[in-house]
Amino acid sequence: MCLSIVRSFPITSLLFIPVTRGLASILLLCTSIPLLAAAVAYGQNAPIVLTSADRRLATSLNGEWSSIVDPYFSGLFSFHHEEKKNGWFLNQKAKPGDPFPIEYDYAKAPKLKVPGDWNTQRESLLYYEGPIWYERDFAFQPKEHSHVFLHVGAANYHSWFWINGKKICEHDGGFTSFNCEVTSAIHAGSNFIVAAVDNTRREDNVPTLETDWWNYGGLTREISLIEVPEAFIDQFDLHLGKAEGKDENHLVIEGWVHVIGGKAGENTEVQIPELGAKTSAAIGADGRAAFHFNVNSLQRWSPESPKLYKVALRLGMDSIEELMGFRTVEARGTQILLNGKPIFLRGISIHAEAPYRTGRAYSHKDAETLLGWAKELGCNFVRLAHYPHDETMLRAADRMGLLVWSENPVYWALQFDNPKVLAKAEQQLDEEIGTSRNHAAIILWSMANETPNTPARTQFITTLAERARALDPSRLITAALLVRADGHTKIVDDQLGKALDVIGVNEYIGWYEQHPETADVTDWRIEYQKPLIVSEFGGDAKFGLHGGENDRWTEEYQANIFRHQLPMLNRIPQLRGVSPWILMDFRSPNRPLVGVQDEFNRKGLISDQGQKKQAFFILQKAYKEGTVGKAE
Ligand code: GCB
Repeated sequence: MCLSIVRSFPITSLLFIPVTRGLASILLLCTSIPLLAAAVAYGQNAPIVLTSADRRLATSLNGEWSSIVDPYFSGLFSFHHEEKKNGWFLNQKAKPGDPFPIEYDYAKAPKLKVPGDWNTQRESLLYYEGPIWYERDFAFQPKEHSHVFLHVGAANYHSWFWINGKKICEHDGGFTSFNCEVTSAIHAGSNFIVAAVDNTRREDNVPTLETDWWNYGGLTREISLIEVPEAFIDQFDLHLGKAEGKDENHLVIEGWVHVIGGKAGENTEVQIPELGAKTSAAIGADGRAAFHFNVNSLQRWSPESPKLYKVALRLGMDSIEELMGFRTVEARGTQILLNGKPIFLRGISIHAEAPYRTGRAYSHKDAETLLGWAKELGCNFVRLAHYPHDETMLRAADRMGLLVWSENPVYWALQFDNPKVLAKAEQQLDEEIGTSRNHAAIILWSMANETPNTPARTQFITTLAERARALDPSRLITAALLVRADGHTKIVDDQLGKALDVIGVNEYIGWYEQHPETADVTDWRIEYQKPLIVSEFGGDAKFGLHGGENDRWTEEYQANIFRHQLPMLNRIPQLRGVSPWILMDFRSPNRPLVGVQDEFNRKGLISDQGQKKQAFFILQKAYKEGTVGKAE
C-alpha cells in the first residue's frame, strides 16, 4: 500500500519534492554533503505541504461523519486480498433488483465526530486498532481557475481519501498535516467524501510498535477544503537574520517564498504594514523567490514580549495573511542565545492529551488550558512530546510567549536499518518543518527520543538532523538521549551528540533507578561542549494519594524527587534548560496498576482532571524564584 523510493544524490541533495496533480514543482536545496533523499510516494496523488494552511479561507468538513468499523479491511480488500474496484469508497446505495448485495450503508451507520480520536467517542473503540471508514456529504461551489485541496490536520496513522468515488490520496504518519489535490474529483453541488483511517501499529512505522501513549486513531485534527488560484504559494520561510541581530535599527528579515504553478520571473510580494516594509522578489526556475530586506524599529518576539506582526504574502491572485513573530536563536559554546542574549529554558514536557475529557487534544480550549498551566508554572519553554502537536498549540505558544521544542515521532527502537522507515521519518520531518516553520515559538527541532545507541541508529538520525538543518538553518537541532552510568556518575557520551546543536537527556533518578536522595550524590560528565537540556525527569503520583516521602505513588514521593533533582541539576555547568516529565497525566496502556494508574501515566504535575499535585508547587517556586538553572 505504501511504496517508498530511496535514491542517492551525490552532490546536490533533493530534499523536498512537492508535487500536485498536473503541476510539478521541485525545490532543490544544495548541500555539500551527500544525503539520502527519499520520498514516500503514492504516484501522482502525493499530498503536498502547505505553510499556514489554516490561514486560508476554507470550507470546514468538521462535524459528524458516518463511520464503519472494518477490522479485516474488507471494504478495501477482496477475499484474496486484492484491492477492490468497488470498495466502500464508492458509497453505493442498494437498489431493488441489484444483482449483488451491498453490505454497508453509510446512511445507517453510527457517527463519529471530526476532529476527534475514535477511542474516546465510543466505549467499544477504546482499544480498537485497525481500519475505520468515514463518510460525509457536503455541498461545494468551486471557483473557476482554482485548485481545491483537502486539508487534513492529522489522521492517525495511515489514511486513504476518495471524493465522489475517486481516489485522491494516501498518507503515512499520524501527527502531521497534509493536503491532497481534489480539483478533478470535486464538482459543483453535492459531493461525498470517504476516508479510511488505519491505526494498526506496525514494526516499520514511525513510531513503531512500542510507545508510552495511547494509540488514538482517526481523523484527530481539523479537516477542510482549501481553494487556491492556479498559481499559489505553498511554503514560505521568513525569519530574522542572525548576523545583523546586533544593531536594533538595521535588522534584516530573510527567507524565501515557494510557489506552485507560477512562471519564472513573476513577482511575489511580502508586506509588514506595521513596520512600513513592502518588498518583492522574482520567482526563479525552482519556484522560489529569495527575500532579504531591512526593517526598522522591529520589536523582537520573546517570552516576555511575544510581539506578532501581520505579514501579507502575495503572488498574483493568491494571498496569505499571517501573524508572525521575529527572533533569533543560536547556540554559542554551551549557551543558548535568544535574540543574542543567553537564556535558560524553564520548561515542562506536554503530550497532546486533552485536559478534563482525555483523548487526543485538538481545540483552542485544549491548547489554552495546557499552555495556561505551563505559564502558571512559570515556564518560558515547553517540550511538545513525542510528535508534532497541532496548529492550535503552536499558535497559542506564539501568542503566549512559550518557546517550543517540536519533536518528530522517532521514538525508542525503530527499524533503523530499513530505508523505507527512513523515508517515512523524512517525510514526516518535511511535513513538520514545512507546516510549522512560520512559528516564532519553535526554537528546537527534536529528531528523536531515547533511541538505542547503535551505529545504524546514529546514521539514521544524523541523516534526519542534516535534512532538518538544510530545510531550516534558522533553528537548533536536538534529540533526547539516554544516559549511561558509572557508579554515581552519569555519563553523556552518546555518539548522536555529534550531530546535535543542543543535547537533550532523559533521566529518572528516584523513580526507575535508586531513590530520590541518590540525586544528592550523583555527578555528571558530559562529553560535549554544547548546551544541555534535561528533557525528562520525574515520577508517578496519584493526585490525592498521600503518605511519607518514601511511599511510591504518593504526591509526597513525587515532590521528594523534585526536591532532590533541582539541586543536582544546578551542579551541571552547561545546563541550559529543563522540561520535567510531564505537565498532565496521560493515557497509556502500559500503566495498568489498579487504583493508582488505571491506564494513565501518572507522572503529571497535574492530574487529567486538572488537579495540581505537590510537585507542581515545588517546580513553580523554583521557576518563579529563579533557583533552577543559569543562562551562562
Ligand atoms: C520516558 C519516555 C516517555 C515515558 C516516560 C515514562 O523516558 O521518553 O515517553 O512516558 O519515560 O513515564 O516512563
